[in-house]
Amino acid sequence: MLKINICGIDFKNPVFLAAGIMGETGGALKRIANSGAGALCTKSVGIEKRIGHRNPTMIEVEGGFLNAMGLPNPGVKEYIKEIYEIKDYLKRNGVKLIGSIYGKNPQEFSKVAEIMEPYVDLIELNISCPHAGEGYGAQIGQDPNLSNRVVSSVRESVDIPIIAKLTPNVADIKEIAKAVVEGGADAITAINTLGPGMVIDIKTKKPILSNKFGGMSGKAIKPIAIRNIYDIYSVVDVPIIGVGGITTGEDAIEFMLAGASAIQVGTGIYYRGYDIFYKICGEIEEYLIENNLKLKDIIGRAHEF
Ligand code: RRO
Repeated sequence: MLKINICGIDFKNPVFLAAGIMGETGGALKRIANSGAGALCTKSVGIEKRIGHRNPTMIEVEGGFLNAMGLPNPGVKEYIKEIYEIKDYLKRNGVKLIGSIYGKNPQEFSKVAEIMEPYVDLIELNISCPHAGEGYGAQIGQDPNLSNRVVSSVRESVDIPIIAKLTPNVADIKEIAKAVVEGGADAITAINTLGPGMVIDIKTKKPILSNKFGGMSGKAIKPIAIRNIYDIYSVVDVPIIGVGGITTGEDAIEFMLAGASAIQVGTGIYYRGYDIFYKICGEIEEYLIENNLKLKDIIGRAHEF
């Protein structure tokens, strides 16, 4: 009942693991594969190893978390050993793998994508981390021209579907969505974390995160994500993967009504445990049965009003 096809790829359900959470190792990914997810997205990896920021890198706030992990990863050549280990297991269990990658220019994105391609089903381009630093992440995704060039460079380098993950921290998400689709993106993931924001400890009088500021995730950002998906759906025809504050099947349905064909869960794991994937699938099914609907009937439905 929840089977979907996005970019010519069959998924057993539309509830995916978001980039950055439980994607650091093959073992962690396998754990989420066993928790009912239809696809897993890896931690964002780049060409070189990065240690990331010093702790504290995460802080809980009302309605979610702020994080500034700082793109910690072992570099793509080391990382593919993690996914090589679980490739057959995922195949046997019908769980698809999305390789999240970052770079500082179109050439670097292409290089990482080429190394990643044989090990994953789709590639997600992280042009949206809000605190990635000079030349990375949102600094790319806030510039339609640069976003377009990153996507088209990767489009020329790999054959598998590519997804552009967008930042909500822009004046007009529609302009960025059109630019990445013109560049050859087969799908769009929206949104990455919001902000960045900051928390200051009033006892020490210091910012809590070692990076001082970080991206906001969790329940509080859901209305922002919904509006962004609604806007993206209104200007492009590619599938949208919605992410940002989803913890229940009701949240997932809301994203689909705005225009998402599938959704990703990250921070929600903290609120409902690893089996949040099974729980959300069950809740979506319940809604569809009660309302006598199919998944395809609800995607983008809010645009009719
Ligand atoms: O690693 C991070 O600090 C991070 C990344 Br790459 C991202 O895309 N979004 C985020 O909130 N944190």
